[in-house]
Amino acid sequence: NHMLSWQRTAFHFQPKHNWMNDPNGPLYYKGRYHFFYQYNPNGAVWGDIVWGHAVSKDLVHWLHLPLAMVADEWYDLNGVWTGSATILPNGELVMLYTGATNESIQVQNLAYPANTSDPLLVNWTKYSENPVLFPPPEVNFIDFRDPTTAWLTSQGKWRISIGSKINETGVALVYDTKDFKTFERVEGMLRRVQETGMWECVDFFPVSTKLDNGLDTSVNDDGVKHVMKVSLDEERHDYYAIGTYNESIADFVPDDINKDVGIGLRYDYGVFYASKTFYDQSKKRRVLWSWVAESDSEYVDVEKGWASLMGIPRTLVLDKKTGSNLLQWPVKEVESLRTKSHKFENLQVKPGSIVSLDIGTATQLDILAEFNIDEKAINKTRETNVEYNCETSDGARARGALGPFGLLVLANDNLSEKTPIYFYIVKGRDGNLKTSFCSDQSRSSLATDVSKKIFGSLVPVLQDEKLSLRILVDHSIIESFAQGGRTCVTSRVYPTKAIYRKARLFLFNNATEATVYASLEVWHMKSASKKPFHYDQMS
Ligand code: DQQ
Repeated sequence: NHMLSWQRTAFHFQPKHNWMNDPNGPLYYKGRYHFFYQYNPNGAVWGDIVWGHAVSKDLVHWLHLPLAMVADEWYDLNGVWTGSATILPNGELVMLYTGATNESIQVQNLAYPANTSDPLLVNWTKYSENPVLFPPPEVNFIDFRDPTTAWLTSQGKWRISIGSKINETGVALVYDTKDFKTFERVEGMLRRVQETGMWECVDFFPVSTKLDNGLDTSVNDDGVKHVMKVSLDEERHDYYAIGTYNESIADFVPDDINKDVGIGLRYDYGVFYASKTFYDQSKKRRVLWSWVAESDSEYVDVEKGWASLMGIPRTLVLDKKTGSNLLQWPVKEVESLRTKSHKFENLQVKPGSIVSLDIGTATQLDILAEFNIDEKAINKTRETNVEYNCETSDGARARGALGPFGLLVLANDNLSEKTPIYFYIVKGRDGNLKTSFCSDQSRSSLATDVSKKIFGSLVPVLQDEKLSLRILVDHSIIESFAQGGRTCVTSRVYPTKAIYRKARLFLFNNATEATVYASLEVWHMKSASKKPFHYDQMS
């Protein structure tokens, strides 16, 4: 339906047609990034799930390949569900994935490339003795899915984790294997947290406490912390915790028990689910992929014939300054799409005002911005113990002394549609400033059948740091990163007026006291969707 074609993105990963969900088995092999994903070849809603497949040399330009695996065995007849890749020291690849059997039992299966000399890895072979793992007796047979990438133990075995739940306690089971064919259960759990429900898509990996590069999943020495991430089925959010992994008892303990797995930090406070990292051995970085669902109605998805995007892959490192959160940043390669840029230095934005940024069409942008706040206003603002919460606030229309201020993205000239991405500062009783970073969809669209939530969370701002943000705008998705990626918010928006050449960008300041000064660089982004070649020409 061409009427809705403005919702398609220019530089985000999305198949031409139909439904997509979780990222699966991302990896780098023989000069190419491979990306698999949960896919319904028959429609724009979840169902008939198989593995879609694409390759890229830069994580930006993708070549779509034939389906990698379809539901053709009793052990995956009801779906080829989520799984992860492991690269063995000899360069061999193995894939573990969940199959929903002919009786809808969740089992784990092994697959590998049919032809390892094919750099496109087009054909996949399922192991003849599948399944390799059945649900253990203490969990329900429909609560046992999404095997992680394997990591090596000091005994030279491979270890994986699989998410589940026991009553309402989310748990991560652990198994060891030598060959990915036979597995032994490791006693206990990697982690369990009460009242968090089913843990989907567990991810577990080390981050360096000293270096800026990423680490192979098996690295485990005194220069690392471990990160555990779970996707909460009931809440539909991805939570992580930073902590210590004790290999001998296969146990993960978070640094801060109040920020345990599933109750503390989130990768993203917007639409972002079932994410998965992989170690990119070519650039020595850990890269995070995530499913970004639609937030319009299913009816419209069917009408337009497609649903879901993948977020721009993000590099992930430990924030060495705080030590207590990760930093997420769009992979460097995305900057190759930047074209013409507009720079603005120290623009004054007074309380209650809006400043138009004269950049022309604003549907495909990469924005970097920094804000200075008038010191006098900060000093005279009174202290309060009232906390600010993006999600329960009135969004960008509610005025405080020191916020909200930021950008109006995908706005039209008369501002009947706009998505404010903003900071909001409160001075606490101890005199310290607390900064929230939010994305307000409440007036993003004149359409009525789309989500209009307000997303966001607190963002740590250290002494002498300026407030900074980055925003990627791509037609119907806005990905926002505050303070170098400490707090991230992804929004799906469906403007009806602020589209094509009618889309604009503004600065706004709805604070009552503080004048802010903004410096920005805004790049227009090229489209990545034009394929330089077709699969047929390559094979
Ligand atoms: N999606 C897959 C499951 C996984 C869920 C099925 C998470 O394997 O638990 O499509 O979105």
